[in-house]
Amino acid sequence: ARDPRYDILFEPVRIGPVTARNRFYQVPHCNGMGYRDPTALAHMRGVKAEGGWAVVCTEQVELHHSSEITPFIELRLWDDRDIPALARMADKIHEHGSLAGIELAYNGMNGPNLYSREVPMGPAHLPVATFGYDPVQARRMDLADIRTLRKWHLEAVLRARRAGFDLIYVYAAHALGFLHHFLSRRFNDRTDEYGGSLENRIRLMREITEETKAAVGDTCAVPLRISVDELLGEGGLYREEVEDMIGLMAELPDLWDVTLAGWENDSRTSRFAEEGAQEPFISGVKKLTSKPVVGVGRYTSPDRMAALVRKGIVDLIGAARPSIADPFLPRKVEEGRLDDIRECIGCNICVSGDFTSSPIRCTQNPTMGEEWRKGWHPERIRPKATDKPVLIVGAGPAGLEAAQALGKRGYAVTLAEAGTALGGRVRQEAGLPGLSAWIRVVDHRKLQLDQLPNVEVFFDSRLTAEDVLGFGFPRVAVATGATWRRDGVGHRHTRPIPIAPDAAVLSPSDIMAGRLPPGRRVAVWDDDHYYMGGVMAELLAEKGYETLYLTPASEASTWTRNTMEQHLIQTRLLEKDIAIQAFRSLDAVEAGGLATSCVFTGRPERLEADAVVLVTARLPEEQLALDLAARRPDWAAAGIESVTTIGDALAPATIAHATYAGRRYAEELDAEPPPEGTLPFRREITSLVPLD
Ligand code: FMN
Repeated sequence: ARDPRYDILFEPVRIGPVTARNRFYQVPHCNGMGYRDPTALAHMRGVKAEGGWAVVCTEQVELHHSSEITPFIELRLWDDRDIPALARMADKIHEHGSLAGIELAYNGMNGPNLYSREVPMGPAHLPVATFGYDPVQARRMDLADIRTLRKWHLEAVLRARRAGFDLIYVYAAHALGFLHHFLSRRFNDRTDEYGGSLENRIRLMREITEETKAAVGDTCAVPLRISVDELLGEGGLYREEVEDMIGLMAELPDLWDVTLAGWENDSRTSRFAEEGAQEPFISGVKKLTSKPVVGVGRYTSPDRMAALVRKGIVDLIGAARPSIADPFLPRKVEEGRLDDIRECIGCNICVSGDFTSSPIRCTQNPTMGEEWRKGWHPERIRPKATDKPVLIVGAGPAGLEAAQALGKRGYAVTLAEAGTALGGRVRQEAGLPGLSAWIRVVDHRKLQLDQLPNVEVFFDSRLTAEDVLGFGFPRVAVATGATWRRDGVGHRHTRPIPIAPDAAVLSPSDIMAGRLPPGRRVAVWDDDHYYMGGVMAELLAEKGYETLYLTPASEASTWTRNTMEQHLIQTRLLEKDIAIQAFRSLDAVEAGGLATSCVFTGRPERLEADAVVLVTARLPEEQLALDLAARRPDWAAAGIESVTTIGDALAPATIAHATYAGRRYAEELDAEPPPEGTLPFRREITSLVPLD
């Protein structure tokens, strides 16, 4: 039952003409599915509603074809033909008694219009400000353009209402749309009635809000999403200025949804921001308005949430990532099952779906994005189909997820771990600078295993093929993880590089095991390009080494652009006096130094270093899997039916891949394989229009 401390979170909140049944509010978030996978998306939102979020919003929805953000895959409301896809989502949300919100977006000078090939528009003649450096400019809107755009917005509002949405947003946040661009002096240099003074810069936002309100009357609520600070000082929107703007139209929208801009400041990873990091910025808003306020801050703690409401900082707890990691977070608070909450680790792998135009994924919640594609559910999994017990070897993220999911199916599971603790790579990595929140991957699964008497865990249990054959479990999953290589093989070098016998070469596995490089000057060669190279450099600099970071890429940890961390990582490395050398190839490790070359010209340069940490690639710990495969003829006699290698032990990848692999093993055990020639997931096919 619910702890009375959290009663406050379950009070209904009036938002204009509609009422949220509690204070849990899933703010807009994209998902890489959008117009390509509308049914998968509708189901994903439906599961959030089922999990108790009183308001479930779309991602930003392109309101007109003249402002689309290809290659990002968002929803579209370009014309009436887009209504059914959106209606399907609103219906799914309503099925579970929640309110459906839609965020209408006109990206303006934020999108190069690669698909529609229309000329982007904004307040000024300026280069398109997407996440890259598109060689496209937006043209300055004249007053007729502004009138036309208001008409388009209104048409989209009416379509959204027809699709069945209860909340229709005015989106002025994140520097991602035309309204923000008009608000900010950074983009708006106009001298007409839409530029200059505060009143003029908010004019369009006011007009759009008034027109939206008038169009929906008392059928829908109109929230306004605005960023209270761009973290650029007075060069961008800043808190005092935005508070004045809010003050000027305080009672106009039905709800204020307040965030930071840009998006990368709003959705900061746990490496760079704590839970509740936005509180200092948003805490002044409520005293400016009598309308409800929603704020975000990667909130996973119900105590923190209840305190936020009690302190009068917000009325509704906004969440994107916590609702991705645990679509059932509100229900779990309501039912007093706090130990079951799957807390977001703040890794932003969810964001990478967007940046790579692929369906959303989550490290903590491997069912995210698979609700319809695979029929997976974050809280339900079908009961076991046989009584055959399962042995899982390795308690890293893949093994742990497989064990808890199979345990919930009712199988007798034996989890054998070579070490003395659960977690594998996650336990090690969570000890590195900035990654402590990642231990939640382990903690959550441990709490689940504690509730499953049918799962037994053995530590110090380094099994050989002989042991496994001796046990005779009918099903065996090998989840033995991977180890960082020490031979230089990675993206650039597909064969080992020359390494002098007396050279000091370490890998991240060595560092995580507590070994430190000899000497004072250490180089980190990052040919992995995700977080590990940057984290290694950070750790070594903190330990007092003179640290050199080498990468063949143009920048540190370049793949973290997809988690919106790259600029923060590069800044942190530079602030720690780590020398960064980009476009550099490490070709050989010599005694006391490195043979390097420029990746373009090949011009060689020897660099002095007492030791090098090679962050390149990993090798699966596959000996057990190979030995078992070699003993295949003996399986039947031992009672073994299947041996399946999962996660990093099969092919090293992200932790999200590992939990997904564990889940997949558990979901597919004793399931009918898809008929020959069919795909292992559902997909939506575009229907062909008749040929003229
Ligand atoms: N905010 C928007 O206003 N529109 C979006 O389309 C949008 N897409 C997002 C996609 C992802 C994957 C994430 C994680 C966030 C997105 N956001 C978007 C920002 C969130 O609404 C939210 O403000 C931010 O993530 C901070 O909240 P959180 O800490 O609860 O995640």
